[in-house]
Amino acid sequence: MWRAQPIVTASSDTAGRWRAAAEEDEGVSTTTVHPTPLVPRRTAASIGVLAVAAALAAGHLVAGLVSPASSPFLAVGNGAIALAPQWLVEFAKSTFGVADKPVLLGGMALVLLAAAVGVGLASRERPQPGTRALTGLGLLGFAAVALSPAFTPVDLLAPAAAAGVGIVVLRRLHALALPGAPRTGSGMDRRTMLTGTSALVGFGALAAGGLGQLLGGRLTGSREEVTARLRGLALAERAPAVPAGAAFPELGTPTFLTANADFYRIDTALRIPTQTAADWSLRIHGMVDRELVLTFDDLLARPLLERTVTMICVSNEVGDDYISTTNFIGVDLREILLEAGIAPGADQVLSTSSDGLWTAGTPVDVLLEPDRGALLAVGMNGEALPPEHGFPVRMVVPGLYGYVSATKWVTDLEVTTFDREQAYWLQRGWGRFGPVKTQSRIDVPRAAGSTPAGRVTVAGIAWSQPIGISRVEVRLDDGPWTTAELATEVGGDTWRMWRAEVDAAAGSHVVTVRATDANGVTQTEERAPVIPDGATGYHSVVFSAV
Ligand SMILES: Nc1nc2c(c(=O)[nH]1)N[C@H]1C(S)=C(S)[C@@H](COP(=O)(O)O)O[C@H]1N2
Ligand SMILES: [Mo]
Repeated sequence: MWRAQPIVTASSDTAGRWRAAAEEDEGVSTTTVHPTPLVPRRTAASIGVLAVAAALAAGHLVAGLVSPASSPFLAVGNGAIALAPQWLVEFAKSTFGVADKPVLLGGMALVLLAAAVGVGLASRERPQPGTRALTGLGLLGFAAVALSPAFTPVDLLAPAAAAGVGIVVLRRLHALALPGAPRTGSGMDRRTMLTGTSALVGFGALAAGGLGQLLGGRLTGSREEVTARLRGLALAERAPAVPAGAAFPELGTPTFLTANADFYRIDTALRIPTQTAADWSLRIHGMVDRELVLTFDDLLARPLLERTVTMICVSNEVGDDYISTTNFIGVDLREILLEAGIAPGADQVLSTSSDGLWTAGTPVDVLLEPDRGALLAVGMNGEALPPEHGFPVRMVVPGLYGYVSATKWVTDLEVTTFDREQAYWLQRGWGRFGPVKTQSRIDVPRAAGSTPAGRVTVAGIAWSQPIGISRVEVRLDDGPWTTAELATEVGGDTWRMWRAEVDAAAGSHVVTVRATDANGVTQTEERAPVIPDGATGYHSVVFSAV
């Protein structure tokens, strides 16, 4: 509004004062009368720095309160790492080693400082360029959190607070610093006002940033903190997005990925171990060349791999639902075993949970298969493992039932032999080997359900880890087998949805399914109980057409 006044009405005296103010700290002496009031250069630079500092501090504080990983400062840092050329990242790692993170944050602070000075200098006349830059920072923050796999809407609060506070600070200080601005209501000298407000903003930013840091890290090793760290880390291998048409939830199959809260749970734990990630360590010992002890930080320093895996319990009866699929995030277990060096003769890795109450025995040769994809998992669907699914670390071996492979809360891996030691369920009569058997299940029509007579949609799931499914067939009553339509394949280690249509006249019917694996081997019709190593047989559903 001040600018809106016709410049020509300003007395040369006033204009002279603007000029003097604009150049007072630059030691430039000139008689040129500047037509537009400008904030002096140094003042403008410090306003830019204060506004950006206030923005980042406000964002950091809000993030610390609601969702530490949504801090714009961290978002910028992670963005910088993601965008940095590989040679620079390697250079930083080899030059600074473990100090690469602080060095990175420091470097980033310098770049931000320069940018903030630029913002200030661009806003000498009007605050708009700075306002735009801060809005841009907020939008970048939005993009950074929105692209994170574990995005929740509260993550938008921190970047919004950052942009909002930054803009308010910039406009307020700009108004105070602009030469010739009207006197403040308090009657206080404008310069004193500017200095006071600047000091307040500076201290406020320091306090808010520090408080945000404290709050965000208050529960070191907590699930929240681990989730935040996982979201901040670049994954070396990302699970491809689930393709459209990989599941038919609209027909009644499960969604392709199981929500963490819906993931089936099986364990013998009366109390879930509550060890934090900070307290966690894994000992790898026994028949190894060198014993290893890994901390949680050691794990996170390794390449993080995200893999879509279907997990199944050996106790899954034909047609049952102890089966779920998730994007596990973890590190390569095979590489860790190779680093420890497996001694000749060892055929079992005995894994133990942190409470010492449960063990699983996994064949060494399966764990060492290069394509098996065995993981020490730290995350599920973009979050830290839920407590009931093994927080902070569990084992995952695609293609093996959970009881021989998927130790939750794992803290000990002993390389040994099956002759020497027997795992928990082995001692109770279950089988030594637990490869997942090829199976299929009908989800619709529901057992004992009724559906209109005529064309009836049949749909469900089939699995044959690790090679995958090549064919699913359904049969109505004693009719011929007809080939079902397979959903888009995600991988051999996951379930495959299918659907078919059958003609059902009014009355009671039985529909049956069978699956064939990628090698052309059809699942056996022979019924076997779950004990000792998994059920077999075709799944049938009785329904009535009305
Ligand atoms: N510590 C521990 N880990 C365990 C078990 C257990 O009882 N204790 N059960 C196993 C079994 S039988 C299965 S099927 C899977 C189930 O994992 P989930 O509960 O995450 O689905 O975990 C495995 N890991
Ligand atoms: Mo299981």
